[in-house]
Amino acid sequence: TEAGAVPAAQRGSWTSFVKSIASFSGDLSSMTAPPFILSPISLTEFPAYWLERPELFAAIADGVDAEDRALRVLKWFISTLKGQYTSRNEKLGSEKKPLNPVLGELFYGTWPDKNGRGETKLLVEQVSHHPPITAYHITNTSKHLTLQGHNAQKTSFATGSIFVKQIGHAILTYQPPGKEAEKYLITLPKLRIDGIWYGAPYVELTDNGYIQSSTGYLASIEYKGKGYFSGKAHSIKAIFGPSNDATNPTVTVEGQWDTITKVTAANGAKHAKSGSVFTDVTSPKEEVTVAPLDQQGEWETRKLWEKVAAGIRGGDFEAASKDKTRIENEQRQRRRDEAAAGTPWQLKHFLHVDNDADYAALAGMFTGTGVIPTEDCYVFKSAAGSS
Ligand code: CLR
Repeated sequence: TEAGAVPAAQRGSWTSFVKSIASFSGDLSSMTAPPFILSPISLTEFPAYWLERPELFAAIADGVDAEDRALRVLKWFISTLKGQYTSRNEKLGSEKKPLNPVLGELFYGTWPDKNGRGETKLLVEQVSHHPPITAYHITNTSKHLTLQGHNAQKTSFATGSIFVKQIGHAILTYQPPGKEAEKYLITLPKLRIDGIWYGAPYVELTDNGYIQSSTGYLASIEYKGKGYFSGKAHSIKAIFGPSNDATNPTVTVEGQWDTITKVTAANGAKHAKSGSVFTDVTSPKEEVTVAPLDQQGEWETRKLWEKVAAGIRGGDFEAASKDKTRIENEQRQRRRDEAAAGTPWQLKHFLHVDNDADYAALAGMFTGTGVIPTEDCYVFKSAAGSS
C-alpha cells in the first residue's frame, strides 16, 4: 500500500513533496513538507545525542593507557548511534523533518554529576543558515574531556532513497593537567533514508567512518544495512589497532549498533576479550537537562520555536506555519539590515577558520596519502583565545 503512513488528507501533498525531492539537489531543510512529517525539534538539539550515555563518555578518562582510552572512545561512539539515528522513529513514529535552525540559534544543556562521572555541559550554536551548519562544544571538566565539532549535510536522491553525506567531524580532546593533550578525530557516517514512498522514513547507515587518535590508534568503521554482512539492519563492523599496522588489527567489533556488538580480539589485545559484549544500548538513555522556558533567552531554540513546536505538537498547523513565517521574515529583515549597515552577524561562541590544524594533522594520519585535507572548521572561541 503506497503512502500507507500518510494521513488521507495529506496524500496529495506528500506525493508532490516526494516528487520534488527527487529532482532536487541541495538543502532539504529549506523545502516545505506536509504537516504530518514535521518534527517540533530543531537541528540545534541534535548534538545532545553525543552525551545520552554520559557515564560512557566520562569513562574514557578512566582508561589505563592510550590503547584502553582509544577503545573506550570507540565504545562510547558506537553507543551514541542508536540515539542519533533511531530515536525519532521511537519517539515520533518515523524519521521527521526537523526545524531548520536560524543563524545564531542556541541550545544549552547539562547532564548532572552522578556516581563520580562529573557534570557535562553542552553548548550549540547555528553558525550558518545557508548552508545550514551547526557547531557544538561539550565538556566534562572534572574528567578533562571536550568534544567539539560541526555538522552540515549534503543530500542527494536515488532509487527512492535520500542519501545524506555528512560534512563535518568531531574532535575529542582528553587533556589531564600537566599532560600532553590526546586527540581523536571522529568522522561521520553516510545516511540512507528509506521508507519515503510510504510516508514512514527511517535512517540506515552506510559507508565508512574513522576514529583516529593522536596516540596512533585507528578504528575503521563499516556500516551496513539489511542483506549485507550479517543480513541484519543497523550492522556495524569496526577494526581497531595501531594505525601504522592496519593489516594486523588488535580488536574487531561486530554486531548491531542499535542493540549489541561483540569483540573478537587478536593475541596481544590488552583491553578486550574475545566473545565479550562491547556495546549494549538496550538500556534506557539519559536525555539532556535544559533550563525551563521562562529562563531561556530569545535565541535559545525551545524559546525561539515555542509557538511553532506547540502548533506541530497540538495539530494546529496554521498557528505553527504563521509563527514560522514570522521567524523567517524577521531573519530576512535582519540580514537586509546587516547588509545595509555593513555589519555582518557575529557568532557568539565559535570562530570560523579555513582549516583547523588538529583536523589536518589527524586526518593526515589515516588517509595516508600525504595530502593534508582541508575543511572549513569552527573552533570554540575561548579555546582560540578570543573572548
Ligand atoms: C544531524 C546530525 C546528527 C545526526 C543526524 C541524524 C538524522 C539526520 C540529521 C543528522 C540531519 C537532518 C536529517 C536527519 C534525518 C532526516 C533529516 C538528514 C545528520 C532530513 C533533513 C529530513 C528529510 C525529510 C524527510 C521528510 C524525509 O548528529
